[in-house]
Amino acid sequence: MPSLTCRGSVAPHVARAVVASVLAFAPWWPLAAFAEGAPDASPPAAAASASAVTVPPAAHDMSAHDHRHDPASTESPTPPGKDVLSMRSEFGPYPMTRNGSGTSWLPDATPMNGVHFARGDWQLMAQGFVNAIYDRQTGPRGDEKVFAESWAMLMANRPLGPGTIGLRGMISLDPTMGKSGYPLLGQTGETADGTTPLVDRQHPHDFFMELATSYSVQLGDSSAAFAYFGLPGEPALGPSAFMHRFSAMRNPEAPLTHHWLDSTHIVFGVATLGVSRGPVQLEGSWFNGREPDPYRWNIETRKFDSWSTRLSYNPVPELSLQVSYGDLASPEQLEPQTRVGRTTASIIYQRRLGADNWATTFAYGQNRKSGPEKNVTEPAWLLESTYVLGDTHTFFGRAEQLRNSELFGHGDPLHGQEFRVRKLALGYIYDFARSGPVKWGIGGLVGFVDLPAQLDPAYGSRPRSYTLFLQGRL
Ligand SMILES: [Cu+2]
Repeated sequence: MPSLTCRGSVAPHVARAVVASVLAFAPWWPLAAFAEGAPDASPPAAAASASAVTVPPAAHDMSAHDHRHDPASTESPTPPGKDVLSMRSEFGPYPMTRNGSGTSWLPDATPMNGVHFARGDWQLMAQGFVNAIYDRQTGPRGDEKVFAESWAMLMANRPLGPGTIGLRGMISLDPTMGKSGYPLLGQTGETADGTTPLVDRQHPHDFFMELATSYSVQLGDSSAAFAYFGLPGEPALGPSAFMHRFSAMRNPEAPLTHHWLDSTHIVFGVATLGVSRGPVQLEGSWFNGREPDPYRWNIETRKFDSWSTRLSYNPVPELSLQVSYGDLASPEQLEPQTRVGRTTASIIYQRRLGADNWATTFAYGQNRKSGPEKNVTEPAWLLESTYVLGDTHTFFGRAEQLRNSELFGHGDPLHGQEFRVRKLALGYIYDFARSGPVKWGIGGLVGFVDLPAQLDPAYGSRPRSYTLFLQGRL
């Protein structure tokens, strides 16, 4: 989409990226105030910033942890009387580490990063990420951009009546990257201006990613029923969204399979009912299936027109499996008559090896698009893995294959044709500092995009993506 590229006007984008980075990073430094004597030495700059922050009186009885849900772990102290290791999910009688994005499940063995604390009857948790990124995608349809992406989440729950009430807020400063998002070859989905589809670019996420409440009631020793409402929120469809999967959360690039697997992680209006018994959960959602519009700072309302159902199964602490189906009545603003039947299946494996953590996700998604505008069935595969070596070195990678018919817009002779897209991306992060609970790393990522030779004139013969980034995570 030439009209959406940034070539020839780099300066204003760099300026905006710097402002965005400052905005996105600024709230992170005070988080260091939560730390009770960070065990690791921080570099002078980080230490100075952290100590400049006054600890609010209310924070004194809070206990901050970057803890692991491994009983053998002695990494961080457990505060007396507030055993965070036994923190329960707000959705049922199982560990909080099973909570993924929305109401999705992760393996119980997932390390729980973030800050956990208790205030009275409230159990609270804060978590987040920020990346300052230089992104270059090669070839005629490539582009480059400097930008910041971020998200921060606060979760709270407490007993109420016969059950547990949960509250969640999640925000992102992605809208600061501009409506056309960032360059990502082969990516499609959503729109920057309401008239042109975003192609070879990843859309920015909305400022409000989740504002949700839930109520659950335990039924017997191992069963529970819950209701969840979000505006916005996430329906029971697909695996946990990529930024919440341990196998993907440190990777600053969105998957090309996002719109086959987990793109419904932000819908403006969703109600979900679920029941769980031991290792199994069954859910049904009713929601507004339209993708967010290009106005990223607002809250949208629209009638509920879509539904989904998901079956999740955690047979052992290291595994989480799900299958789900969603009927999206009119997800795309630009093709309102196209209905999408989305089927997904995924396996997430999580393992701790000594001081290391390893996670792998294998997922399949299929979009069956029907209507007067198109009738296609497009499958997609994803395999991604992250290995964190001793909390200092992170190796990650992702391989994807999909069929996409949206790479060429109206008026192009290739419009509507389906092409096979493959991508392999490999990355590394070196964690160089820690200020309180916030860890800082610097990383790089190289992506190899493989397209049919027929598309060489459009994409060049061997399109690549290069990303350098500074990452802060809580
Ligand atoms: Cu998304």
